[in-house]
Amino acid sequence: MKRIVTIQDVSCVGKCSLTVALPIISAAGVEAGILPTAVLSTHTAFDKFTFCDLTDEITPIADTWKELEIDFDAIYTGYLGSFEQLSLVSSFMDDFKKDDTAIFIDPVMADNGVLYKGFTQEFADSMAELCSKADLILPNLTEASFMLHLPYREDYDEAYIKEVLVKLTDLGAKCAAITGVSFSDDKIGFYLYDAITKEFFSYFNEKLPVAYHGTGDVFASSALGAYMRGLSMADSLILAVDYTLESIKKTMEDPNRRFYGVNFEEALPLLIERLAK
Ligand code: PXL
Repeated sequence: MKRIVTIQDVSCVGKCSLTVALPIISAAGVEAGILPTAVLSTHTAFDKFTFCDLTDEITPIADTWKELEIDFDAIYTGYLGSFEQLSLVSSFMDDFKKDDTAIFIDPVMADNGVLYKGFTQEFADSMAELCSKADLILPNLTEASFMLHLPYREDYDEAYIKEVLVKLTDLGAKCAAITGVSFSDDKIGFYLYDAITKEFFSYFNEKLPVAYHGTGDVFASSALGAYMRGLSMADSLILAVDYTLESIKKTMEDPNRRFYGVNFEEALPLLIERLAK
């Protein structure tokens, strides 16, 4: 069984970051180690939340793993909260990357043209530097725009997305996939560029007239789980689109749905069944 480590916060309630990554990666049949960067009562889209920074724990935990010769088949980062954390995570990648370790970076910091609370352009610049270490980066178009200093565009075409993807891989990542790409009212998916083979690949499925928090974390976690189970990069991202869509459908069907995240738990059968094939 493959073992990964995911580095992001624990939002105790909120259906995001580690409370999403752990169950999804486990359900995919992959052992999930965690390196929690902070503990929050909820994610930051709530009106109030506590925040306990765990930056000081990163080095002692990593050093102890090193001594115990614990290693990982993949390193997957999500929400990171400070420049110091970016720098420690960068060193962690240098220390733990073996020839076949996959590095997935989801540069969580913005959506719909705006940065999340607490993030700045300077942080996006540092995140862009970290992205040079990745096998795959998974920004949405807002995050890509901030990292590349491009104006955020709601109207775009395929040529523009391809141009942005090439610029993203120029940051140093082997592959980049822009998530939440939509060229029509009824379809949404991803656009992938592999800078090694110079190939583009895209996939779209149904676009529903809703927007829920946490879908990016569901997408990245399921993509990593699938990739660790041996699917190609493109097939892993296809499964992530279909699983995220199923999670959104389950949320829409639930009259008691939470405002803060999606019912990814009820969509797990789709992920498990597709991985069993
Ligand atoms: O879903 C991304 C995410 C993760 N962690 C925290 C967040 C967010 C998005 O807002 O606030 C703490």
